[in-house]
Amino acid sequence: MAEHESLEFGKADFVLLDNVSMEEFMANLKLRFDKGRIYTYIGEVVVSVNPYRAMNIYGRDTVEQYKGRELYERPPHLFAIADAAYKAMKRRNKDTCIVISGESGAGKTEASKYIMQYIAAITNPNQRAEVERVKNMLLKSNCVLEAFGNAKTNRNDNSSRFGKYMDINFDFKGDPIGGHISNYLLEKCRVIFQQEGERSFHSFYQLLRGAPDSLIRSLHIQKDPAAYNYIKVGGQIKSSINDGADFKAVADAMKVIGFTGDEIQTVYKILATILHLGNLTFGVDGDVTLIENTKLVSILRELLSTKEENVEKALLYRTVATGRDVIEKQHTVQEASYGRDALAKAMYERLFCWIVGRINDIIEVKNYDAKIHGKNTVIGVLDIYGFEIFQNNSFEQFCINYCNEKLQQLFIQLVLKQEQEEYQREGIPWKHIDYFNNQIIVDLVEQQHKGIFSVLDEACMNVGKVTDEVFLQGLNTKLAKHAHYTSRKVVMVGADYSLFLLKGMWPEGKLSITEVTKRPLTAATLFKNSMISLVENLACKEPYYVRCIKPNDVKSPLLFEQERCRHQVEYLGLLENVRVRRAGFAYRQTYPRFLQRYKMISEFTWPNHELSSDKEAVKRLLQGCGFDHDVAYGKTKVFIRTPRTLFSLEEQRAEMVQRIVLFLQKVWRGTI
Ligand code: AD9
Ligand code: MG
Repeated sequence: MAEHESLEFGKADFVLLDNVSMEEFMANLKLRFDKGRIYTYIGEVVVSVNPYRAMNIYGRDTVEQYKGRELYERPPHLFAIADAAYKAMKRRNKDTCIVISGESGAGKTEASKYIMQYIAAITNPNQRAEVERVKNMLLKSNCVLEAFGNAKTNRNDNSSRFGKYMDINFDFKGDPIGGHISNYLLEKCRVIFQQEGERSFHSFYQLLRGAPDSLIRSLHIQKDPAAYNYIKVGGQIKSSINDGADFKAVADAMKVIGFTGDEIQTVYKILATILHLGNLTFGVDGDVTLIENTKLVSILRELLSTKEENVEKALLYRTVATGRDVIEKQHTVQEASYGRDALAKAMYERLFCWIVGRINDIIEVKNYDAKIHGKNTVIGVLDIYGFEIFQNNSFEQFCINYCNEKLQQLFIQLVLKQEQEEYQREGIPWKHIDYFNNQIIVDLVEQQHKGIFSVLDEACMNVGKVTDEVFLQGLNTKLAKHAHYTSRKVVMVGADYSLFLLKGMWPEGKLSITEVTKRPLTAATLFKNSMISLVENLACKEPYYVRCIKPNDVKSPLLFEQERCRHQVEYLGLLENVRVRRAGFAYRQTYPRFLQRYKMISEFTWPNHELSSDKEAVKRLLQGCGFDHDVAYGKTKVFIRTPRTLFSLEEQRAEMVQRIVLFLQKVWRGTI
């Protein structure tokens, strides 16, 4: 029997709180965390607190407990949400999505992996080989993406430094037949710089600590991360990560996914190239800028399979388009260093995008089953980088936090919208609940002409002359009157005006320079556009939410820092979420399905009813139990206001089932 409400474990759904106050909410959250109950519902939303310890709740036996069950039948769990999303997709032919949010280190990525594992575990009962292959690839792709897109930060040893949205496609049988990954803005500045206590992307350390000696030699690298300027800040950091073992796991995963041997070698070459690039230094001879360590130039030439002068040209000159002419201009030492770093960042970003693209080529739905039967539904899983504030916040942090605001906005719209629409459809009156609407924050960032992104774009029009001052000046004039804009507090990096673009680097491994004739869209605009299309994509699916909370900043399994948690509950709008849920109805079910589950608790409905409709039968059943006051009858569904009523129905049902079983046993033994 599920423990929905007990003194020992608190309330399994916040909707059951006696009073919806912050104090009661926090007390319940803490009690459950202390008792190892890391999941709690708000209706169909799962609130999850990071346990910071291995929990024995994700195994095969737990999967079996949740498979095909309704949400309230078992204690709160991620699996129940995954199952709900899966059922909606399978039974009602709906595209669904699971949106996982919370700040950095709150447990989003872990949650997304458990959700994928659950879906993999409950599908393909017939063990079709092709489906097994697809499932294996979807799971393995995580390992590769984490190696290249995650890093140790001060907040999280395995922090996602990119946003990830993965669609899993299902065929008419409900089995996974493919997928597609969209990635959002990799934090590429981490390639060249990390704050104290942090590391660059795992991939670099994995290569240095895990590559066999022959590979180390052929790449001309040393095993010690401290030998490389770009990663040495974090090079000595001891963490829970085993880079050597991970190197092998990632190499195996790449092979399983279908990367060729040549491709994997090219990936290593690019990583090594970036490490070497970071050690290049520039000097001057008269008025000529030159590269000081010529040996490195030959290594780069070899790794990139290009001519030596190409490397030098790429690093020491930039190509400028003036009117109809294209001229080459020599860099100063400072410009050359800036260009080198820009090149390293661009190479890594391109490598990452290429890896994602390659995985997509392999996992995308091929023209069989689904296309033949014309039915192809999708479950999307969104795992983004969590909200974060550092001592110095770069452009990337700004984008990460904007992305989190955008998702909060979606949560607000959908939670309200869905409720409202359902009540309208079913002819049930609805009372509006007030929310803090963060639309104003989103507007501040993305509005046409006067949003922060627009001002940044304008500042970037002046290629080469962009300074933080130009940008700040723009902000101060345009946003002075905005309620949520505080002058001087926004400190941004200027535009990336690198003229280096790596083109056609894969698979041939050639480095080339493209002349810039047209002004490209700025990173800010690209990111804004990708966020807008992500939100559009999510909004047309049936959403399920996981709201992750980080209990403390020291990764302790024991510590529940009240203030820290309270703050998260506040900005995630969880209390308002409970209020909306309570004002509405906690549970809804179609009449036939409701009867199917509870008909044994009423003499009017067991074993079959003789009333004019299922709706009438449900009415009689609920009146008979004395729950009529807590219920509304819609056109096709019954709505139950409080979960308590539902839990009570569950208990009565369990009792009846037990009685029936005992009765049958007696009949069987011949004692009746
Ligand atoms: V970030 O925004 O990518 O920086 P996430 O993704 O929210 O962040 P992540 O899932 O990576 O956080 O969790 C951080 C760490 O917490 C993990 O590496 C685990 O050590 C720990 N964690 C999180 N969830 C669980 C869990 N369900 N069980 C055990 C967990 N440990
Ligand atoms: Mg993550």
